[in-house]
Amino acid sequence: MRVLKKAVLTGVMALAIAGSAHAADVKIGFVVKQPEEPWFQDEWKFAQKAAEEKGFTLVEIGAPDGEKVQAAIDNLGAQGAQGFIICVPDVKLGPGIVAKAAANDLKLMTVDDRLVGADGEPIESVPHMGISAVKIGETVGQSIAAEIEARGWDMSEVGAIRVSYDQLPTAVDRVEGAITALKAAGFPAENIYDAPQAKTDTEAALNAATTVLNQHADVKKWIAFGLNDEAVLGAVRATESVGIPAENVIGVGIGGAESAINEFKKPNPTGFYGTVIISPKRHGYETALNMYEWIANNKEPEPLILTSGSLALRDTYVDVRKDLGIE
Ligand code: FCA
Repeated sequence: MRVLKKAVLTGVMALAIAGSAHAADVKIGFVVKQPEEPWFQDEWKFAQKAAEEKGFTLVEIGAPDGEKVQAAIDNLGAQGAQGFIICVPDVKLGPGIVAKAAANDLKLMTVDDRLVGADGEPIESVPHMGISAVKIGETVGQSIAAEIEARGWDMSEVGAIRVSYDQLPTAVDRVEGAITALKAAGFPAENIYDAPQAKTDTEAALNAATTVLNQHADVKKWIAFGLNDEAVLGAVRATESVGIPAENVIGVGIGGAESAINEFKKPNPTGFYGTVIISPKRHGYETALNMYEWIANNKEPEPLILTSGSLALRDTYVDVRKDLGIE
């Protein structure tokens, strides 16, 4: 009996050691286009949680342009990684990234921004986790429309800043979703002005929105939407810089990371009225876990996962974040 027990125990231990040795051999890259953006820092944070839980190594790399992406993939290959997850600086780099990953024998998954091929269509062979962009955009539009009504504004006197980044399909889907909902609520299409940003950050959005505000100096009430919180914050900062009071501005972003939270924490409300909180936990933790399962257990990830969002305002964001498990 004792001998048997010992044999069983030894077997269990051997299995455990084999399992952990395997996990320790796994190295996964997590490459993001804008490491300074809180959303991406949160993704890394949650991916790191998966790494700690499973015992694999996570390599975080910031790659803001195509050249850095190429170097990052070669680097991961050279250090013996087996796969990586990436949010690319430009989705048109798709075919090159797929080829480089294959040349380095690396499994590839994308997050947030989906690669497109030479024909402009999504590269479906690369597993992807993104947000339900149209639906989330609609939530943005609906919440702005409801607040226009609550403030008793006459829609014909309101201008809309569409902070746009049209080279990115998910960005188009998000703002077009917002526009669909606004129009459905009766917002006049001719009052929507395009503010194309050169980069997806606050400064670029501020510059783009300022141009629109200067062109329509007669408009006194404004709404703003864009692909993320940074875009809307840029538009809100622009309204402040031309002296439009906060109560005349309704901006709703997408994200819900630190950029939005810092705004809600300000003692007085700003024109940044709300945000649709999306889940860095799913996008960071779950993608990393799925990649790990693919490498360690040959379990292929789902080809496409689209995550949802929840509207949060100044006085509800703490609870919404708690519900989403992203405290
Ligand atoms: C894109 C945006 C990010 C974030 C992410 C989910 O990559 O640039 O700000 O919204 O989608």
